[in-house]
Amino acid sequence: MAFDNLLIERDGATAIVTINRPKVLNALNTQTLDELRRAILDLKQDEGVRVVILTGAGEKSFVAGADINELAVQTPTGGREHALAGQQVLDLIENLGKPVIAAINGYALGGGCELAMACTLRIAADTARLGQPEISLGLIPGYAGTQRLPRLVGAGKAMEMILTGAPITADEAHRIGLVNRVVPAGDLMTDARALAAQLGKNAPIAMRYIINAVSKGAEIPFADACQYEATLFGLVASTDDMREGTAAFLDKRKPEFKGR
Ligand code: CO8
Repeated sequence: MAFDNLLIERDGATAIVTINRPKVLNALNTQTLDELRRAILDLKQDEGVRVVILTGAGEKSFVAGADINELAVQTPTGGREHALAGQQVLDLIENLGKPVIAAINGYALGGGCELAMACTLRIAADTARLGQPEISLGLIPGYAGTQRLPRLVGAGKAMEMILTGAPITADEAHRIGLVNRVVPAGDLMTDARALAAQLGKNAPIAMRYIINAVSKGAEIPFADACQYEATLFGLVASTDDMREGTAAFLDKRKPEFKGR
């Protein structure tokens, strides 16, 4: 599949998706969001892909937000449609059923921070800056930032970030739980690839259920979420990979998971 604004690379069972508009710090215009939607759907179908890394081209920026050229001319109904379309792409990422690692190589602002939050895990370069600066444009977040940020860092810190619009450092993002780890900028992709390779050895169906249980479970009452977890546990108990994983432990050997 050919894209104007994305680069797709394969490294074993890892697919690396790079948002490639470095002249505008990888800002998300309509075309890029649409390409991202198509790429994610494609990766979902591809059984050879077990983990995805999402990053931005260049050294300066992951994604510096929605494209402000488009925001400047949006209409009220168009704005709502654009927000919903972006939210759907981010939902696809969150529910891909395979871990998506955001390798945050610089600015992750506005829609860029929202994109990173839709990923399963986040690794930040020590040079990265994260924030929701929409307020400085007379806007509010539109790709579910008002919802995912408080779920990740708590309502108080989310309110502060969204109301002030001030970006935070990678270290601060790590301290408040917005990113999983911070690494020297030069090590970012090596670290992300190593984590992806580690996850890529896991049983794919079990990973899919874990992502699903954590993300859906947060939206429903605790008792219902526990029932849901138990149902998924029953389903995973029917897989060849469960038999392989438990047998490998008892045989004192490494398991080989096939996704069956
Ligand atoms: N959109 C379009 N172009 C951008 C964007 C952007 N978000 N960010 C940077 N650029 C462009 C600049 O205009 C500049 O272009 P040019 O070279 O032609 O002048 C180029 O990228 C380089 O940027 P700067 O010269 O500004 O680089 P600096 O190092 O001086 O500053 C910053 C870097 C701090 C990241 C600065 O570029 C900046 O503040 N960018 C905007 C960040 C921002 O406000 N992002 C939030 C946008 S709103 C949003 O994301 C809402 C999401 C939900 C939308 C839902 C409905 C669609």
